[in-house]
Amino acid sequence: MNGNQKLEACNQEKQDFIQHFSQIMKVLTEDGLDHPETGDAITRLKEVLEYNVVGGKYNRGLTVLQAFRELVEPRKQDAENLQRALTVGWCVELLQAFFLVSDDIMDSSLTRRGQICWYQKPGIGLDAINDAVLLEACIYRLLKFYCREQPYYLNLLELFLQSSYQTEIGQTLDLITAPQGHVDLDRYTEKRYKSIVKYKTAFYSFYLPVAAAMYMAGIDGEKEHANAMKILLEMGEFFQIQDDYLDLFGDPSVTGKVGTDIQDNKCSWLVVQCLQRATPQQRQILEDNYGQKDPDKVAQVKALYEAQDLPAVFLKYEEDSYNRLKSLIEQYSAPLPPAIFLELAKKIYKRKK
Ligand code: DMA
Ligand code: MG
Ligand code: MG
Ligand code: MG
Repeated sequence: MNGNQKLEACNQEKQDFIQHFSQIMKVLTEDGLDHPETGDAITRLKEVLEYNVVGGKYNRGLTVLQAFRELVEPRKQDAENLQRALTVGWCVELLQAFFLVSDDIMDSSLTRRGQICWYQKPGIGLDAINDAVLLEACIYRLLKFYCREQPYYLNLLELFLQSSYQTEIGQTLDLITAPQGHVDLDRYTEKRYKSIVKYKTAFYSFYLPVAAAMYMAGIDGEKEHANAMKILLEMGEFFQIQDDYLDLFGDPSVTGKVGTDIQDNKCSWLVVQCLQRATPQQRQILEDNYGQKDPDKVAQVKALYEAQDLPAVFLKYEEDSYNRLKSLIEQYSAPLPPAIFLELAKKIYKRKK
C-alpha cells in the first residue's frame, strides 16, 4: 500500500468503528427503555453515553481493531469476529470515558473534547460520579453480550479489571503528589513522575488495546505480553509527556481542553524539567506561584518555563524518545509484526491534540 491508500484504509476503519457505535448503543439500552422500573435510568445512561463516549480521537479503540487485523489470520476475520473486535475497541473507549469523567472532576477541569465537562453541565454536578461508574459497568455488559462464548473471554475480563486497577493506582499517585494548597517542590522528581504516568496512562492507553487484540488472536503467552508491554509502556510515557506539554503550550481550540496542571499543583513533566534547571531564584518563583488559581501566578510560572526554553527541551525530548522507541520496537516486537507498533507511534508523534 502507498501512503494514500494507507490513509484511505485508516479512514475507512475509523468510519467502520464510528458506525458500530449505534449498535453498541442499541445493545446497551434496548432492553431497558420500555422497562417500567428502570426505563428512566436507561434514558439517562443514553445521554451519558452520547455526551461522553463520542467525540474523541478514538486512538485507543482503533488500536484494538488495527492490531486485530494484523494478528488474526484472515480466514478468521469474519463478520462476527470483526464485530467483536469493534466492540472491544468501544470497551476501551468506554473505559476512557469513565476515567475522563472522573478525572475532570478531580482536576477541576472546564472543558473536554471541545465541550463543557460533563460534571460542569447545569444540573449534573457530582451526580457525574454515578454516571462514570455506569460507563464502567457498560464495558462488562458488552463483553458478556459479545464475547461470553469465546475462549479468550476470561483473559479479556481480567485484562480490563487489571488495567482499571493500574489506572486507579496511577490516579491515586497523581492526586497525592499534588495536594491542594500545599506546594512541596521536593515531591516532583523524575522517578515519581515516571511511576505516575506509567500507571495512570500507559497501561490503559497503550498496553490494554494491543493486549486485548493479542488475546483475541489467541496470543496469551507471558513472554509475548511482556515484550509488547515493554514497547507500549515507553510509548505511554511519551504520550503523557506530550499531554503535559500540551496542557500549557497546546492550543485549546485544537486539544479541546483548557489546561489546569499548574493550578492543580500537578507533578507535570514541565515542573520536573523546570526544577532540574532552576536557579535558587527560579525555584523561589515556583514556591510563590505554583499550585494556585490566580491567573497572574499561572502566567509567572509559564514565563519561567519559557525563560528556560522548555518548549525547545520538549522538542528535543520528542525527537530522542521517538528514536528510542524505534530501537525498542526492533528489539521487542517479535513475534508480533513491528507495523502494529510503528503505526501507533506514527499517530502520536508530533501530535497537536
Ligand atoms: C490523564 O491525566 C489520566 C487519566 C487516567 C485520565 P490528565 O489529568 O493529565 O489527563 P487530561 O489532561 O486529559 O485531563
Ligand atoms: Mg485531567
Ligand atoms: Mg488528572
Ligand atoms: Mg493532562
